[in-house]
Amino acid sequence: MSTIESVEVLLTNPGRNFVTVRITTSDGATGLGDATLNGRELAVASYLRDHVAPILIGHDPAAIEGTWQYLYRGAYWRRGPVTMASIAAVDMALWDIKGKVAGLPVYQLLGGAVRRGLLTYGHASGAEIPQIFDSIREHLDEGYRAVRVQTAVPGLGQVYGVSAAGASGSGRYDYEPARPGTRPTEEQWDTRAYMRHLPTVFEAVRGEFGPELPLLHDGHHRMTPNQAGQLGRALEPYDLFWLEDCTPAENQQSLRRVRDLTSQPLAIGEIFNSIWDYQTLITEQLIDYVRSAVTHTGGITHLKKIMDFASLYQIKSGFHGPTDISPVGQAAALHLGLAIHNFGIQEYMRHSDPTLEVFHTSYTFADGLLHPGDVPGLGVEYDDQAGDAHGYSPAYLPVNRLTDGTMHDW
Ligand code: CS2
Ligand code: MG
Repeated sequence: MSTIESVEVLLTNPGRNFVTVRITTSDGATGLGDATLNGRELAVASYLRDHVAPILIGHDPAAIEGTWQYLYRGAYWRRGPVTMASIAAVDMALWDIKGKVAGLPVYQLLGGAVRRGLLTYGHASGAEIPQIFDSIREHLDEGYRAVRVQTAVPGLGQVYGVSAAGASGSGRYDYEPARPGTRPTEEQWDTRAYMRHLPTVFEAVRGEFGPELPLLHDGHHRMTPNQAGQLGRALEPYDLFWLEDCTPAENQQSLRRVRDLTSQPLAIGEIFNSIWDYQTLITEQLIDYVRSAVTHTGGITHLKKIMDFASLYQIKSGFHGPTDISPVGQAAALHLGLAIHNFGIQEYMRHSDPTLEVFHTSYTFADGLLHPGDVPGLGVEYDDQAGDAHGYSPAYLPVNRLTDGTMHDW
């Protein structure tokens, strides 16, 4: 029987930090998994190196469900972002190995393709309306068929998700929220100013681009349920594809209040890590889209269970895919998205060239659709030489304060 011979934890920073697991079997097969937890990378690396790698040596690499349960139940301490990102990385690596051994892409092991490709959205943003229009046009020119729209807010400084450089090329994703340094930077927030301004932006965007284009928006956990309901109602004339993270949703039942106030489709879950975080949201149909990443939610095995549960309630996927999900985590999301019936949309921001020199991908983006490719396994290879050239370097997500200094949700 083939056994797990080594579990390596690879840290690299080709512009931003990534934590990658590489499992090698006694037969020489290798598999990759993504464990990147933005701003807390070293905690996951230690969990994996110190507590997971030593206990996996000698295990059967083919036993994916059994290994998942061994790491989840065996730890006694369940859930949490560090544990679940660590389990996710092992899970992805084992699916990668299973695909390579079988000679099949992972989506085939999950039941095969349900569709030709995955509808994808990109991030348009700008300080003023003309820059937002340019940014949307640039995405449409690249083939995107859906766009998320984020805007600066008059009177506030740098706002999460808004490019300072406007639309043009390399500057588009310069707002990458984790900034290099040993302390988080500070941003300022005013929910009322934001709620007044946002509907005017969507009115302008709908006026310019017409009724067809799917438009999304991320509220980044900053509203109370009542505010979220009010904003959702104000945006209804502009027919959003979804309003994301309107509240932190730690109190799942509070979404009942949002639902009572607005019929706006809702997407939540990028900071969740377990099926239990969704229980009320799914069974009471309080959301429309599951925002989890494979990377932060226990891997393909666990996110597939969440999606099967969600399918009973007509809730679809909208997997998290910013650049802090590594190309390995992104590939895993694409294989899963291609194989589940209740796929909704996939987030996609192309990684930087230095990142793609470390991670050689085989997924494709054409005519607005992503496809994971047909290479056996997940279809991503790690270039050790390129990875070793960039060591870990501290970077933190910003913190957010109200104008009087009170810490606010970010
Ligand atoms: C965002 C992310 O993609 C999104 O919807 O909310 O950019 C998020 O801020 C980062 O992943 C945080 O690490
Ligand atoms: Mg988000």
